[in-house]
Amino acid sequence: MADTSTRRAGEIRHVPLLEPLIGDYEERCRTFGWEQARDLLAGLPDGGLNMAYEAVDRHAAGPLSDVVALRFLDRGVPTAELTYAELRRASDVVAVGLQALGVVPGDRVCTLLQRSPALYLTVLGTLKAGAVYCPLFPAFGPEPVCDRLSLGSVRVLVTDRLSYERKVAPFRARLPHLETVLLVDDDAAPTEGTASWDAMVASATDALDRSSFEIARTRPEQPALLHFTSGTTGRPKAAVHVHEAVVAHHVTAMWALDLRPGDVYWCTADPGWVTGTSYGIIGPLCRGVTVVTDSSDFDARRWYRVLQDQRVTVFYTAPTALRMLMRVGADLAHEHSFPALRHVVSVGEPLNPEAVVWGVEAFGMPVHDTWWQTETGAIMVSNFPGMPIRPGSMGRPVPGITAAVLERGPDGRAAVVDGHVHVLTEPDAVGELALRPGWPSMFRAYLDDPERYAQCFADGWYLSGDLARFDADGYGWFVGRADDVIKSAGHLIGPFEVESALMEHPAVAEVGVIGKPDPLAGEVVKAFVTLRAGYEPTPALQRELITFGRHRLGSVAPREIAFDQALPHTRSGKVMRRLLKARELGLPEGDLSTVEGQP
Ligand code: 6R9
Repeated sequence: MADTSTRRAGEIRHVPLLEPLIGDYEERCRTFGWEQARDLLAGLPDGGLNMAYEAVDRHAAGPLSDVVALRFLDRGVPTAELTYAELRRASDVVAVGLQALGVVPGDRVCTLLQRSPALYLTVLGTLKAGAVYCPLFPAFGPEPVCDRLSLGSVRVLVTDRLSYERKVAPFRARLPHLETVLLVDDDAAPTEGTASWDAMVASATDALDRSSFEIARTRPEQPALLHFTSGTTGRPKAAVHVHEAVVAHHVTAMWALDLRPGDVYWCTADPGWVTGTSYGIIGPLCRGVTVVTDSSDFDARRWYRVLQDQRVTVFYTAPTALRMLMRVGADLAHEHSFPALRHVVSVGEPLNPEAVVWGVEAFGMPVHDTWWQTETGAIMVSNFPGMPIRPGSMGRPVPGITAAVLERGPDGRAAVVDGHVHVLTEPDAVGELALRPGWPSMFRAYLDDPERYAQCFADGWYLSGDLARFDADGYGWFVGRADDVIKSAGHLIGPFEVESALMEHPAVAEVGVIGKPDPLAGEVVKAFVTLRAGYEPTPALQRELITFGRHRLGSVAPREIAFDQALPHTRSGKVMRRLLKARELGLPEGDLSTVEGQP
């Protein structure tokens, strides 16, 4: 196959993209303001801004037009690729097709797909039509899928027949907003309530041949992406991101990921997770790089082969994957060579110092950590290339970002007294990590939930829910989460969602779910269950509950189930997950004053 990206790498190194912002970290911290970055984007006429235009169309008209934008691999083998010019045209086609289906600005379009051209074209086509793109993990079970389709009032879903029949069709009656389901790679005759993706593409291609398409002139504040995330209580939350977020995607893809035109970049995150959109699609395409994407799960040998054969220059992955590579041993890495590799970056969970150092052994360079959240939309704290790394530290705030730690109250979160918080200024003081709002990729709402959104702010700060400290040189260190949310293999799991699904099993009287420390995944989901009268706590029932969970929840299901006679409660009747966790870890049970029955 023609290796367009590397063949042209030498020629395209000097395409200017945000060049005025290149400079050393300290200087940028002194001088940078987000306005400056906004002014450097291409933009649309009349002050419009569209993510897909910044990511694709602007390059398609310039010196990067015939550089490969996306290269698809299936188990490491290249299957398809699209240049920036081809990607522009193919995403125009999808935008036209969506408009023909009646999609209008603001409508939600969702994918439930493995990483494939249809997924990426749906993202970009949706943005070009002015609609809102909303990803789902292909590994989710029917429960999380339907909950999210319903929560997002999704109008169009792009998926495959198997996922549709198993995860959506049986619940279609619960989804009145879902008008169209497009099935990809499907030769069967469309069944009721579905349509063919290929047919949509064919007729939209005809339509585009006959007339022209104009990208939606979205305003910077118009919604572009909707990302589901999990909290301690209640249903998942849908974080709304606007087109202006692209300013932060672009700038941080340059500063933290060090992406430049000519790079071959691999981000291992699924677009169902915010990392897979901000830094799997939008940010890197803005930087004019070749994005490599592989359709399959972790396999150490194949991963090394992709890094080697694709001549990947920048690699963005997660600590769980790095730990899995470490477990296989550095010998396998040494059977390969990575002369093109320049920068290895991590996100999603604490990156152990051993993994940072192991990067030197395996790749010839340390792993750089980055910290951010679905809500922040872009990297907020990072070990920047060229800056000395402190293994175990998240790094320093992105220029333009003000971060601090706030004094905690009895519930472990930032204490708010008469509307005010107290910023801890002494080095290494532990508090809730907080950020001053105002950066472009800041989430603008939780869809239909202004109350939960408001709870994220106090006294002019955004409260992250994480505990951290900053050392005397301004490096941030992650301490833990201030809530009960579980992080497993980089993914947030809401305990409430898991508990609700298990409660539907007839044997279950009550359930409490925690994250149990795990050497590979960071945490795995463990459920403590009390049984209804007439059920015995047998190994068979344990297995049945595991299968039940997996069937309903997919990847967020519990790995372990323990039976208990009774679960600890707060006086208000909530299961005390914290106490379950303390007991699991053999830790002192701490302040039990809010536990039922305690003095
Ligand atoms: C991008 C993403 C956010 C939560 C965050 C924190 C944890 C992320 C981390 C990290 C330690 C890092 N987290 N990066 N913890 N070190 N470098 O992960 O978004 O899925 O919303 O999760 O992940 O707890 O608050 P999201």
